Amino acid sequence: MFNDENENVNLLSPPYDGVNMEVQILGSWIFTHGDVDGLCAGAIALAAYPDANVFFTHPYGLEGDLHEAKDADRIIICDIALSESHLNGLLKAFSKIAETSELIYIDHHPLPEGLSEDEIAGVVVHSLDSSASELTYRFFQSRIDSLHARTAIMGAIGDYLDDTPLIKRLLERWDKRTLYFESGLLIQGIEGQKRNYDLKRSIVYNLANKIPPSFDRMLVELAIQNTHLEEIAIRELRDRAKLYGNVAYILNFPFSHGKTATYIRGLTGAMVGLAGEERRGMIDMSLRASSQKIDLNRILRRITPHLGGSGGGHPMAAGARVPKEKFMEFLRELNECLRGID
Ligand SMILES: [Mn+2]
Repeated sequence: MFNDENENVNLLSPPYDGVNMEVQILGSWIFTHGDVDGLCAGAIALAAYPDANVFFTHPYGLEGDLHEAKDADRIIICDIALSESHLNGLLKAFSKIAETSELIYIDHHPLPEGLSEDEIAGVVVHSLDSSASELTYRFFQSRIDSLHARTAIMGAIGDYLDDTPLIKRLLERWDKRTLYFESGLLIQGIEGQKRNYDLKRSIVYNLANKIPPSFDRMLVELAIQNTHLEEIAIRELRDRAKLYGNVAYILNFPFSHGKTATYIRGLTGAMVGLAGEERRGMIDMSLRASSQKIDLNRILRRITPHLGGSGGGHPMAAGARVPKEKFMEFLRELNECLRGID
């Protein structure tokens, strides 16, 4: 239900900024996530349908956004988890759209518990093992230039999913050092640019046109600035991370939650790193695990609801929110679930 980057949770996207709905409503629409995997998946879909409109959304905004696009001829959704809390509405919206339009749903987040792929209307491309970019590349491969193998690789790196059989095979045809440089620019460049949809849309158009990130001077500049901020954050985090059992955590540290969680896990050697912030009485957080033996998605889905919160995501990278006064209890239960895993 949560995307990897938990900061999207409260994001109310204005997805139709500057677009005249009256004239844009027909044709193909691409809805994608604003992280690197989402940008690359969206770019591959755009390469397959170059006239498509591209919009950025997130699990909590998808239902409303689909309503706006209900008259489109074709809707392609990439890298957006199906939110448990919106599931009924989403499934209905999917069915309604699939009656009159082509609907393609491409994603790699775990499906809500109890839901199987064939209960989702439209064409469903779903796998937990690959990035959305890889899945989108595989699906549209016959329609796009083979250079887009590179776009798929960059998206996969963005989601730490570059060790899959296909991505490894594709990487052999490139110099991987150059591709890691390009994807590094993309990853570092969009850091902190959550709602900068103009920047993100231009990145998607460039990628769809096979223009690598290094050709965008503004992106390069942002990447360098963010990397310097990250270096300052790393130095501060060494002294500020707290340990509770096997969990390293920090609250209200003004830096990317995902990266902060990764760093405090690494700096302390803890099994799980957690970075969160207080927002309207809740603690919103990102968590990162150190081992494939830990399934954060399963653990968080199990322990958060009875604390009055919610949580989930990928096995090693997930998000959660719990009421502020339940946070220590949450840490206790999380540790309980980590017991016995080495
Ligand atoms: Mn993804």
